[in-house]
Amino acid sequence: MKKRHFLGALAAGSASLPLAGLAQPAKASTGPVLLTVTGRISQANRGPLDPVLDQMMAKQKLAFDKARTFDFAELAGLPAVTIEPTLEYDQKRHVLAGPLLATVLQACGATGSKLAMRAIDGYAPAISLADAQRYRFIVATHLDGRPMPLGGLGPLWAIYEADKFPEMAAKPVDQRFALCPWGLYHIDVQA
Ligand SMILES: Nc1nc2c(c(=O)[nH]1)N[C@H]1C(S)=C(S)[C@@H](COP(=O)(O)O)O[C@H]1N2
Ligand SMILES: [Mo]
Repeated sequence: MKKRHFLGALAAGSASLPLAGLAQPAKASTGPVLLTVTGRISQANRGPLDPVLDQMMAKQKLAFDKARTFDFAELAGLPAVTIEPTLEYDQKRHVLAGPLLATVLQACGATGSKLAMRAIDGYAPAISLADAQRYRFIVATHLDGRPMPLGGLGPLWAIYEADKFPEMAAKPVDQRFALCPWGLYHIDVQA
């Protein structure tokens, strides 16, 4: 394809390579934002915390001068992976699907080594980027083929397949998911 046609296709929003989208300047989300990524990112698509409109984030003491946001369609549009961890709530294996956390961070142009995650109920575990990659954390959008409700475990759940890692599988199932916030809505990328 000639360069001018390629650029034209991008401008028309018809680029068909999913990964090509990662390098594009971030557009503002159009649907309700489910995830806001702040801190050390280069691909911002919104400005600073708004003390008037960002009430929950302000109450949870977030502060940022720019952020990358994702609505459900944006997350569902990233390449997805499927995992099948045994969950502690019923001790059964369930299918969870969504993009790798590393893929989401890549879309943000994240450069850092620590991730401070935050859930709607204020639960806020931190993990290293290295562990997020090693344990292949995903930002799950689907549980057993269905989106997850706010009020349940969703809409987003940062989770990994504990069963696959001997040091995790050795723990009782109710001790494997302390670093897995359900109701995830914010990630701060730190040095
Ligand atoms: N949003 C949120 N995610 C969470 C928690 C929580 O309190 N809130 N607890 C964590 C801990 S410590 C464990 S062991 C598991 C199960 O906790 P839960 O019973 O509170 O879901 O989820 C993890 N994820
Ligand atoms: Mo826990």
